[in-house]
Amino acid sequence: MTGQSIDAARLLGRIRTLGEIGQDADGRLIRLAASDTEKLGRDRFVAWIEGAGLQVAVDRIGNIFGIWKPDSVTDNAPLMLGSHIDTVIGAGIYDGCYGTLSGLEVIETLRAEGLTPSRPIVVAAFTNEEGVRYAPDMMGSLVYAGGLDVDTALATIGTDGTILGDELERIGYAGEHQPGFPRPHAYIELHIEQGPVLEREGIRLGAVEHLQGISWQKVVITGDANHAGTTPISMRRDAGHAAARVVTFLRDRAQASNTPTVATVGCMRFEPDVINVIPSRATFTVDLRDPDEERLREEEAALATLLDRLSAEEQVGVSVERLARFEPVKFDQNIVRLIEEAARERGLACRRMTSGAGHDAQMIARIAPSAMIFVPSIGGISHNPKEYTDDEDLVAGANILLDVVRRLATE
Ligand code: HGY
Ligand code: MN
Ligand code: MN
Ligand code: MN
Repeated sequence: MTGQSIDAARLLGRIRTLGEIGQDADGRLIRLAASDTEKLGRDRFVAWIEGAGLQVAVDRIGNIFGIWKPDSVTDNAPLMLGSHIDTVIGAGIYDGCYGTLSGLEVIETLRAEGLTPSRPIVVAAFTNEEGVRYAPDMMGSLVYAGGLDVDTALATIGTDGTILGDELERIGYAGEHQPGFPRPHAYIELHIEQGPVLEREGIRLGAVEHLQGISWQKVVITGDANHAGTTPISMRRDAGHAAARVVTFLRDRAQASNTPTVATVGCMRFEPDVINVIPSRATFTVDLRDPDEERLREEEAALATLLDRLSAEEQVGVSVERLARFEPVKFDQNIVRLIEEAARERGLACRRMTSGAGHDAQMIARIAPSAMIFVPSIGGISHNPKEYTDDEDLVAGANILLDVVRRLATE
């Protein structure tokens, strides 16, 4: 399966160039979906696609496609590669960008090799994979896969009060193609692992066959503002205390379970947020994940039961808004086997694994055979400026993607 290799200097150079776009005054990387900094990242990516001689297409939710459709094509359903280029706040330079830029690199290498693929090969940068500004996450690929109506998605109001559709118009990425264009024959996403498994086991590659379920909820607890000094504990309706009980309950429950369940309260805001006033309102998010759908439902039910109890015990009001809910996904075993075969042929240790993070592949798997390739994250760190993967692992992963695509493109 192996042939030439990718142009390592070109790929690594682009990852670093894109990684510098969107740094704020403190040097933090922030390219939130449809923001001005993300526009700069999008423009850069489109310039590289055009420079590679590919056709550029943008759909109504702002997904960007670089399309290689040579005359040799006999079947219009493309092989699709890709990921995302939006980031969290204080991001690393590899999450999403590595897979997107490697997809472009693979197409450029195969064109230079003179490959005559039987189908088009497309690289995609999906809109709003991170879901930080607009929920749910993986939004662009979810719309593309038909899991969310495009007009509903475009009407989404962000954490900053903006409307996604307006922002895509404003940055010039409200495309004209209906979502689902072009529908893929297969999808492969190369990504950093963002976790500790590969590094801990000293294994170079992950053939990802499974991706865990995700449940995102926003909870608002309402109590009474009151004087911090004069109000006896027994008379308090303390939204802050009730919220804190949720945080420790979720953590203790996940810690005590000998399952892969994880629970995170990533956002928390008190009002009036004043040192000597008992919080009248606590707004926070809950991110629950589990590879097993039944257990994930049990976690959600346990949270709902706790919130009912808190409402009675703390005399507070509780409201819950669902922000995202994705069931666990199994990826395509044939593609997983091709990834393992390509690794063997290049003499690289590879293991099958489950993804802890959500990815666009989770959405595309709804409409096409999909799988992922992971490379190690140093220290398992991600969603953090310290996110790092060795260059040789980045190049090795891109070469495996190249070999698998070459095989699938000539079937
Ligand atoms: O939340 C996730 O796992 C993804 O990075 N959006
Ligand atoms: Mn990602
Ligand atoms: Mn991410
Ligand atoms: Mn992700």
